[in-house]
Amino acid sequence: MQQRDAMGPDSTPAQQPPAADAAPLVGDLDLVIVGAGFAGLAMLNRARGMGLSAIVFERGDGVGGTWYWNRYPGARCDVESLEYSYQFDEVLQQEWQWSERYATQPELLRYANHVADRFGLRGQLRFGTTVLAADYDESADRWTVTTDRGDRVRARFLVMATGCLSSTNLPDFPGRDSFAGPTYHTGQWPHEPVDFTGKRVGIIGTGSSAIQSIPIIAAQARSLTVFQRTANYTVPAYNGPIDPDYEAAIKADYAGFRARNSQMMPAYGSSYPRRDESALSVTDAEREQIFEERWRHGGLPFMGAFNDLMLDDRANRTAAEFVRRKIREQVRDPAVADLLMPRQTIGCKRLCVDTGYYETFNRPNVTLVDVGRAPIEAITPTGLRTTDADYEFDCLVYATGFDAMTGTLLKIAITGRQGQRLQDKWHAGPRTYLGLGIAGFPNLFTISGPGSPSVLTNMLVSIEQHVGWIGDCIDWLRRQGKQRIEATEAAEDRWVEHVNAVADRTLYPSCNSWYLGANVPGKTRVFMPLIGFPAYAAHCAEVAAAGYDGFVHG
Ligand code: NA7
Repeated sequence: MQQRDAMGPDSTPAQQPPAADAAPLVGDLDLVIVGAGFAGLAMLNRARGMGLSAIVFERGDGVGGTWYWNRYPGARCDVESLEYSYQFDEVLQQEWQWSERYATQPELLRYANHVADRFGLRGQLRFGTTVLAADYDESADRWTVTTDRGDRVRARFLVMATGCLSSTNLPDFPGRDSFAGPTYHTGQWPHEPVDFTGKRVGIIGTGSSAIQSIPIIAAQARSLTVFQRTANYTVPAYNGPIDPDYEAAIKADYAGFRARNSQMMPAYGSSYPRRDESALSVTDAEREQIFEERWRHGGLPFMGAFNDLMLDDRANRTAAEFVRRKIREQVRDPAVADLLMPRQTIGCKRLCVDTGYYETFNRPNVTLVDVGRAPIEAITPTGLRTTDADYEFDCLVYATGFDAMTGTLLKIAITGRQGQRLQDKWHAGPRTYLGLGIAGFPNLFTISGPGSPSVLTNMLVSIEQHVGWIGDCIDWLRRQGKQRIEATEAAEDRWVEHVNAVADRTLYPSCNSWYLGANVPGKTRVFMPLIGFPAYAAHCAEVAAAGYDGFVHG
């Protein structure tokens, strides 16, 4: 790998991995990785361990991916720290000390940076670089990857570690750019602290990002107006410092803890697993007590109170009604409480985890506006207008989420065999085999791609499972002297059918979630993640053991 001036685009492949310097890169590598979040870092580390030459292109100016961009007040992981961390290195997982039960964004970012330094990854990270296109050259079995900095790198393999929540969704409201004050998106928050003291703030959205940030913004701002289209279910985090005895017990057998978690449907939560009992098989009093215990424990395990909450509508309604009772208890104004009460299936949109969300609506400086009933008509220079009224504020926060799972992949002009464009292939929704490979796109792998458990799991576990599988696959190809691997159309068709069939047996498709792409106007409605980590991981292992069944290679 050389600078462009020193070496033309058609020059001989270089053997050494490049230094991530400022001049455009041109050359030939084993592997290009797109994204330096947790997936990209793990993939690079694995590639280095295998002696592969590799580079990572990263749009941000640092590592961390989701945790690089989502710096909004209160940003915090909803999976416990001792689980939301890498397991590939025993010394790392023993030495790193998380301070809280749920890690904050700054702590997660420190962890990502620590990993980059500890494993000597920085030399192959090229920041501030957006990949524009990737084209597959069938005659050479190589990808050519081009970037907005003029890089033009050829590589045998291309790994898209682009993340599931990395393309923000900014609704195209009329007059959007006319607002005179500062605007922020939770998923692209400034690096400098934002001080809302004395300001009138408007926030659009009541998903996880809003639910985490609203209590903090409300405590700072002169006033906060929350524009809610759909009320969401949220469960208290009961966050706090990590219990040292709990940490010591986990670290005494971290491998065992990881192994137990990998047998959980969402790949987390073995210390408080799902109960294997129907919500409809117990008395009302027993059910109430079980929900209450889970509520007091806090966080996502609430949905593990019974084994049929996501399978049976009647069971689901018992959990939904429990949370609605909690809202009634916490919010003093009955009209506001009523508006905050979600009506959809609980768990169908990702359950939120909060600290003081519902109580925030008891503050005199917080107003809740129902833009489900009276939608936002336009952004104005001084605020926004709904079909009902005008609202004025000094700062506007968009907490409007992401074009999830496919947004970033489809922004890159990826062209596979015979000139087929990924944008065309996925026109009616994403199609993959195992969420890892795409028919027509040889030697391209997606980490936590659509069709894999990804966002329904502890992402770190899913990422490492994919990194392991991809690394093993590349190793296998090398040992076999093969240059190319590609999912077959037939395997892909069966897989897409399988992912849909699994989802259709549950209540997940019953609401307008981003799992379905339903939050982005015009996006095809397809349930993208696969439910259930253990069966999936076992299946991936079987595919590999069977000589990469469902793929052609040569
Ligand atoms: P989410 O969960 O997608 O939430 C986005 C919110 O923005 C949600 O309340 C949306 O309402 C609202 N929204 C989106 N577009 C509009 C328009 N046009 N008008 C009014 N309101 C709108 O994103 P988050 O960033 O909070 O969380 C994403 C994930 O990150 C989360 O699931 C966790 O896994 C972590 P809607 O519900 O669509 O009616």
